[in-house]
Amino acid sequence: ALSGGTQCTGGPAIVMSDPVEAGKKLAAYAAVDEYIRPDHKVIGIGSGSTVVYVVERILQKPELGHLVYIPTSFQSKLLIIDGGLTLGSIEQYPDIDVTIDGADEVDPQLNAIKGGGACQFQEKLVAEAAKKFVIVADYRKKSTKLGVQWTKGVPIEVVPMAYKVVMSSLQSKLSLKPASVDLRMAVKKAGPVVTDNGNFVIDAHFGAIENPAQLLKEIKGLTGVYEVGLFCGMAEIAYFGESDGSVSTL
Ligand code: ABF
Repeated sequence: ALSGGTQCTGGPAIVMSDPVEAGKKLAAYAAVDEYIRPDHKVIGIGSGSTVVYVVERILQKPELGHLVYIPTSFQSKLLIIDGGLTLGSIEQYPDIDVTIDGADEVDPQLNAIKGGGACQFQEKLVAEAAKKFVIVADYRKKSTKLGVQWTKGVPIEVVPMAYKVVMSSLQSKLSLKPASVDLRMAVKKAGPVVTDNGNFVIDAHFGAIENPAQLLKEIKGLTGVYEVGLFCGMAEIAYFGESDGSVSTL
């Protein structure tokens, strides 16, 4: 590692004074270098601040310039357009080679909480359509159990008119009782956060989640639930940029 910063093994030197930011970049660069190839056709682009470095790395590689890129949010669509990459839709390209996305928390079995940015539905759709789903994150996202590191709750996207019914169902119908459920509000409580699909988001606080797949199944079964920010058994690999400048994988 260079002094005062960090270095991505096998890639260009990454020097940043902020270890979290350096970690995001390390993970993103390593994932692009190892997973996106010029003979691929379609790549899914996730959302969030780590994915900014994914697109940055793609743009450094002219040999990836002819691929089609599928967004997972408005933010991700702008990243693709502003980078001058070819934007495709999931309707045109339902078969994706690789999707790379960030996460809020990842456990040792590669289950993840996603949706801190309220993009969980499109993120899950584009991950599911991919032959390989790759997670990129800084070291803070690695966890022994979901719900331990990420304390903002499991994001649950709901049809707006159903939000009160779903909040009540979450408290009465699940085998794991949430300590609290909150309708996610916009900054300064200007109103509820509205997703790219016109829905609301409920954050459900469960604490440590012993069985994420079971919880996902139960929440998805509630009427009014559109998608859940629990991604179970979907990722092939996760890259974590560590505070010492190395990259670890799960
Ligand atoms: C998306 O962005 C979300 O699913 C997740 O909530 C968030 C991670 O953001 P960041 O990379 O900024 O930590 O991947």
